[in-house]
Amino acid sequence: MKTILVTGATSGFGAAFSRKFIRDGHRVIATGRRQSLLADLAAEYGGAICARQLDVTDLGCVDSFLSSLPEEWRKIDVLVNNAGAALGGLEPAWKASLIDWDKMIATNISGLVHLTRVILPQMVERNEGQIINIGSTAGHYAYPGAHVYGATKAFVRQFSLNLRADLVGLQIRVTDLEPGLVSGSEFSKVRFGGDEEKARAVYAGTKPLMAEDIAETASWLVSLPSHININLIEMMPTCQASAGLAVKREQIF
Ligand code: NDP
Ligand code: 8X3
Repeated sequence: MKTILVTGATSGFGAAFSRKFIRDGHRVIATGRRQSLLADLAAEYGGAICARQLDVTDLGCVDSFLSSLPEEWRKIDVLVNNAGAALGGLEPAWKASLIDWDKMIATNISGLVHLTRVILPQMVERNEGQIINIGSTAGHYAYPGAHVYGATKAFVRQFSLNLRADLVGLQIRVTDLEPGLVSGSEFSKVRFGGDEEKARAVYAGTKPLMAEDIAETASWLVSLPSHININLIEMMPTCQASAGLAVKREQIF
């Protein structure tokens, strides 16, 4: 049984990760900002869950998070850096809100980096552990309106690879798990500021991946023997593919 710390466990991937890890026989420290949803998870799984409110942009709380846990939950075997968001719809960069940009950087980059820095030393000391960072295909493939969101996920990819560079020879694994189009989460609702119709339109006429598919993959990563490091996983539904560069043509007729 492993102790797995999941950020952003109150919805979407994080909730699916928590449920799957517990079904696999592990125990989960489930974190997020929405206390009532954490309480629901705790009620569902009892002793297999330690539910703690944590806003990853509150760097003071992140830095003291480990010491705030009950003693018997402080040895973390797996850290899943999942909390994240795209904000501001798909407005072009010149119309985007700087407040949204700063929030994405604070959540998707600074929160992830600080929590990693808090958890990593104990893993190095024990020479065992695993970090699964949730990146995105948006970190690799550009699309209109992705600007800072995509750039934060590019950071997640390179940070993950660079961590392994420091950890080479140690039994501490790091994976950047990069999904593409995924439904079954609040991602698009959050991106479009609560507009359900715009959020639904993202998945209209598609068969997207579901949060449970990402959880299945994370569960596989955790189950692998400790000498195997999967550096990067890029997952898309079959209805999605990288479709080349955009060309803007002048009106020729
Ligand atoms: P959700 O919006 O459903 O989940 C996001 C989670 O992050 C929530 O639990 C939310 O909890 C938490 N969160 C947001 N901000 C903070 C914060 N400041 N501190 C702590 N927790 C926070 O979306 P997904 O499940 O889809 O997204 C999970 C991850 O997957 C994100 O990093 C996203 O970028 C990435 N991703 C999503 C894809 C998709 O298509 N859905 C594809 C590729 C990657 P709370 O509000 O309670 O804090
Ligand atoms: C979420 C996938 O394509 O909306 O990271 O950016 S996408």
